[in-house]
Amino acid sequence: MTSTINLQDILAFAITLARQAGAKIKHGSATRFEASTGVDEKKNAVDLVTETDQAVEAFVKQEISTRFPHHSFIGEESHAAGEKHILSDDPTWIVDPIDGTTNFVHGFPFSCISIGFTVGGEPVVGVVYNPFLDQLYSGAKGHGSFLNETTRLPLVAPAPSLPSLSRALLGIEWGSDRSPEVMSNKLKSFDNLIGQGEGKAMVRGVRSLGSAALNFCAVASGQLDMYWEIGCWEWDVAAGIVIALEAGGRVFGSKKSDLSAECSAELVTGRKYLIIRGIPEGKEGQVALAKEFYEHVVEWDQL
Ligand code: LIP
Repeated sequence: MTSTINLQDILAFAITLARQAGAKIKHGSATRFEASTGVDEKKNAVDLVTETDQAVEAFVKQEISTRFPHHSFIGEESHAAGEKHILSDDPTWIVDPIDGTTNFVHGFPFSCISIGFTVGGEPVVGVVYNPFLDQLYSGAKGHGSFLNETTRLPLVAPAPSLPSLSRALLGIEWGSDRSPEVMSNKLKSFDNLIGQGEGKAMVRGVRSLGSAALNFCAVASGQLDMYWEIGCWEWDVAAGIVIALEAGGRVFGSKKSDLSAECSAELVTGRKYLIIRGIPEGKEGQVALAKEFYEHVVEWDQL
């Protein structure tokens, strides 16, 4: 199926669309305190949505349906409005109009639009654009991934070695599920990763950008060694998966999954994600790091 679709055309369209959406996001940010409705809540007080999220998704959805009327569309705010979606084999656009909405509301400059494109359930084109820092990450299957269209990722090549978890700078997120059970699992996992002593990994550090898509891009760039999150959605990760894979990264799902398996629709929609940057030790080294990582974390099924 991919062979009948020109990925370079899809990529060029997605880049143009991301920049157009980015301008709307920046305008929305500049006027965010004047907006009549301001900020709304979804599942709880920390799961936010704004008029700009909704307006940008409506714009992007319209542009895609005009250019590609036979393609499917999955969007965060369409889902929130009750549109049912199943990631099929059909060419599908998977969009988060503003990934990092809390950052957008607070003026913390790590928000982006994430535009992913899948065929056969596999992400094959991804564009993530942070208009506040004017950083556009892009990737297409078999064509590499880039920052601002010309700087190939990872930013440092050859990538430095990563012999163990203890040498890692790790991306994590607190997410929007703050229920006691989920928080207990997160805190136990984070303690095992950051702490010192028996059963602890004592990673070099942890960072939370507040955007899954930008965390994926930081791993693709080589600025983070790994990123782990349970609870985000396919619209948060579809674009970032392509960008990370094309930069030599490897994406894993649940600790119970086949760690040698390639990316699948089940992984994209599985809501459990571990990404490890490209390393000289290659796939074998990445799988070994994933196994070491999973020994330190407690998983849960995100509702
Ligand atoms: C965000 C994700 C992030 C997660 C946040 C939030 P949003 O997406 O990118 O990984 O930790 O809770 O879900 O809601 O800003 O589009």
